[in-house]
Amino acid sequence: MDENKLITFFKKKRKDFPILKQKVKGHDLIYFDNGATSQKPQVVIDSLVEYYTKYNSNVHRGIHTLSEEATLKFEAVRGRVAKFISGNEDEIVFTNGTTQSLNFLAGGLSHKVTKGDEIVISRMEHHANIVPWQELCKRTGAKLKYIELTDDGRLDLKSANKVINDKTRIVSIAHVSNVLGTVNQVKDIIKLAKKFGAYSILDGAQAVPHMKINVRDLDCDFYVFSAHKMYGPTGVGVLYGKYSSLEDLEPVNFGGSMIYEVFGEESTYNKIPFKFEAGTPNIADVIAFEKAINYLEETGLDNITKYEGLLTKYFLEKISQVEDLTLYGPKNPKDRAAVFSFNIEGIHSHDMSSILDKFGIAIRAGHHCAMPLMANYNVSATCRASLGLYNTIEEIDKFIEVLKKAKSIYEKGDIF
Ligand code: 7TS
Repeated sequence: MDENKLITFFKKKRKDFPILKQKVKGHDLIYFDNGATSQKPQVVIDSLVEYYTKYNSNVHRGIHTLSEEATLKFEAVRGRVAKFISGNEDEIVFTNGTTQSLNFLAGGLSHKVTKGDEIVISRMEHHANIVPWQELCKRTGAKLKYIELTDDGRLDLKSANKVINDKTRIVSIAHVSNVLGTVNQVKDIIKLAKKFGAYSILDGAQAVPHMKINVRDLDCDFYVFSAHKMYGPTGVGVLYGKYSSLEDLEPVNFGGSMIYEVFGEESTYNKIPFKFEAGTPNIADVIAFEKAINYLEETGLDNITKYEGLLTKYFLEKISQVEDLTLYGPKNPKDRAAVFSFNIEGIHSHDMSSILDKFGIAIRAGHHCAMPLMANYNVSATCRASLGLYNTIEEIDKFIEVLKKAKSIYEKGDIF
């Protein structure tokens, strides 16, 4: 598709998302907070309603019509997710989100880590990819090491070469930064981890909505992500693991469904991946997740990457015209996804968010669950605009218009 066709194609996508039809503070809603969570197309909402109106029942247990239908539909999604990221069905574990997936990994690999070992993450990680490792280090006596960043917010490969060594047991890195938008050179990092026999984990929460993921090609041990950031429902996450790596993982949640047999004093566990899924799963949302995957694939991941790349280029050009503005992260659009963190001198990010909200524009302000990254830049907070497939060039124009007059609005005290 050429550029004009692409723009027309994506402009039509907006109508698939009912929430975007509303006005906020008298303006058409401009939703630039997709990094926090994306909006849901009607097909996803319909799927949730259909489940509860037609076949709500528990999975993997009932020998009755409704339960069989729910189980069939639920299990079909496992295969769908596997195909979506080029893994196998038995390599997909459903969790409630990226955070839980990472906690399962930190807890489930703890028996592979001892005192003196090292876990490597980077300076741009989300707290979900920091705190579980800190806990693991506390319990085992291992050390947490950081890959530092270049000035323009990319992983410094020199630093990576230094901190990944024969003491390293686990390397866990964001595929795309939720703050800087950096698309990380993850293949280089995975190769380094392999060289020293360490497990490689990619936090794909911010990558999966923007680009085609092929876990075979990436060749990582584990890849984790959340449905709610990819136009799917909340409360569903994925922990992909190479089958041989899942064999090394121990379950951290125990109870029903994850067992094979339970005796008075001990139990045996179900096969992979079921032994990692204790209790009743989030059935309705997993089933609706399939509709989100279908939506992404019908739209075309390559089209999405291309269109968002175009928005990124435009956004970077326009925002460079705003006075007293600092933009964090890579300057080259090729190195980033459509996530932009910035500050305007003299205006706190919370106030900036309130000013934009007056015009119906939703962004996120604060530390974005990445406090070590904020410390790296010597700031306590930033504004963040994160775009998705339904955002447009016209929305960027409106956003930039407000940024240009933000100082005068702020000085007049006309925020709320
Ligand atoms: N990893 C990254 C890179 C993220 O961006 C997020 C959520 C998580 C992990 C955690 O995902 P969850 O679905 O378990 O919550 N990021 C954000 C954000 O940037 N703003 O709100 C949530």
